[in-house]
Amino acid sequence: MKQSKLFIPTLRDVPADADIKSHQLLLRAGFIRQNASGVYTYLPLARKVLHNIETIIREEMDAIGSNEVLMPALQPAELWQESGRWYSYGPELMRLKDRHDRDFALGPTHEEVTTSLIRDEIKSYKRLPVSLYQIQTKFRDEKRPRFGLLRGREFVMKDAYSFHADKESLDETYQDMYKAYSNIFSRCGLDYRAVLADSGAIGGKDTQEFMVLSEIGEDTIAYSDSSGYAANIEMAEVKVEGKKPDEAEKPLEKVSTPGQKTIDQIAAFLHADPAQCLKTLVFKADEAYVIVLVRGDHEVNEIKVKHLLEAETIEMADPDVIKTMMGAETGSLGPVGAPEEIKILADNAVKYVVNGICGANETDYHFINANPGRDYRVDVYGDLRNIQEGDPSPDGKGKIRFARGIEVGHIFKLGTKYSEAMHAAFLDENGREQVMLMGCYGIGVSRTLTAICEQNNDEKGLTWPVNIAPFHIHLVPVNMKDKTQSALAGELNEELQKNYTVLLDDRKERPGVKFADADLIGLPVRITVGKKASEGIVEVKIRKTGEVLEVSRADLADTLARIFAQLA
Ligand code: 9G3
Repeated sequence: MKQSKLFIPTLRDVPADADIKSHQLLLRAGFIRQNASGVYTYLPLARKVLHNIETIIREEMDAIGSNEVLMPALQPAELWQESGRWYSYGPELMRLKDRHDRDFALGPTHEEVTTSLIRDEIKSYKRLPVSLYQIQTKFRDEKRPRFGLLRGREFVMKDAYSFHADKESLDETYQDMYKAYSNIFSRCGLDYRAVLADSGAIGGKDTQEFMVLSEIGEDTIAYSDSSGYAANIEMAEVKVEGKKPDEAEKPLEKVSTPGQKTIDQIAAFLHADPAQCLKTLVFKADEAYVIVLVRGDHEVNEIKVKHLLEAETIEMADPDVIKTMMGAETGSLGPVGAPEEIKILADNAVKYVVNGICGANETDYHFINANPGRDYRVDVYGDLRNIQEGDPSPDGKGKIRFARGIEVGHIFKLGTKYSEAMHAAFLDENGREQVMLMGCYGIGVSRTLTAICEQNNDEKGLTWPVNIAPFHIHLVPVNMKDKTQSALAGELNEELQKNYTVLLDDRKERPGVKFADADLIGLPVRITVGKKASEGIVEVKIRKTGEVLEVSRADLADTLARIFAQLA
């Protein structure tokens, strides 16, 4: 391909509003341009990378017998009303009306569409299991789109759905998907981990996320330093056996703590340890308010609170609701004397806080020597805090360490959440009607592209893995006006096309510009045709390592074969 014909608008400077490396580089190297917040155009080089990722995905999905389909982005509201999600999702679900004033959703995912398709077509266990997948644009009106393609409002997803007569069949497909995902992310050259995850609003319990390790990842992974245990912090269990200190309970006492709000301020002011303090938080779970207590040195885990309450939604209570309900603002809240009608949950560690410190539900006052049972009630104890680095790993092997990750894949055993709601049933071998079991499996394709950039770049630009790169070789004649150089470059371009994809930089640009653009775009191998063209010698540079070789034309084919074998 001739670079003079390709639309690659590279930029010299770092764009202002791009604050992660991959976003900066994809803009500077002329891969993407923003149309609106969270909405992008994929320019020719990015389109080629997306195509390469999609090809790997198709090969692995087809290999496990999943059928590729293409479902509509325009989804009738009736389907979402049947599943109930038309009412439970908020502004994130993009809705529109057609010319007849009928309601539609722009598809953020396709559980409803696939379930309605399968329930109309499959009635007998003989036709199960069936697995469908698509690679398609999704729409989610994110509150804060950011980091370029990492969190967009329109993005490319591979989403697959499987339907089963029994659990064994679902387990089998789930395992097939797990292996296929492992192959896909390995072939994309990614350093990733599969972690236990929370199934979120869509239900089901067994679920794993595929996380690309990256400092800018939005998720925290808790992993064991001595075993394969790894989980999203949202669901990592805390298995710490607390013990009651042998300290005698002292009389409850109200003390003045003017202006002291945070745990650290209060602990310092009262010369106590944060672990001696109680954090009192008020949540709204579905329509009910609850008080949640965790130890001062711990963080509450909202997902665990939601699961303990079996609530659909959970959020922090509004400050004015808290003020009305508790008689004070956050920073002065406590369980002592809390309104009787409010359920009080506490993390297991609170059980062992003897003579604790908590807000007095009166601004600028706290209690000391507050003891559970004597001074305040706890309706339910549970695992309600985030696991911390150094905690024992839930599998009993080693200690927990943290890493940050970008979620690029998520596989779920859905169960009957959608098939029940939408009556996707079949007659089993005894002629009895059963509800189908479902699995669903997603890969963020455009997010995978950006995760690959995050893990493959250096100070000069992108450094694409071979399987993904828009082209294998950047063929750069230093001076197109030099007959020998342009002739040799032309011949090599012909020859190399047999085994590689080649981008020929035939532009009439200064060598410095060509080399800077080549480093920025980041193709795996650059072949420079320069002064030594007359001796039939070219320069081969491996982008990832910076290694440069002078190679005769006669040795070029073998040298390239060796290099690409090493890079694969
Ligand atoms: C919505 C909106 C946003 C959403 C969803 C629904 C995430 C939603 C979860 C999934 C689960 C799986 C199939 C492929 C793999 C992931 N954000 N999820 O269901 F209406 Cl606005 O999408 N779906």
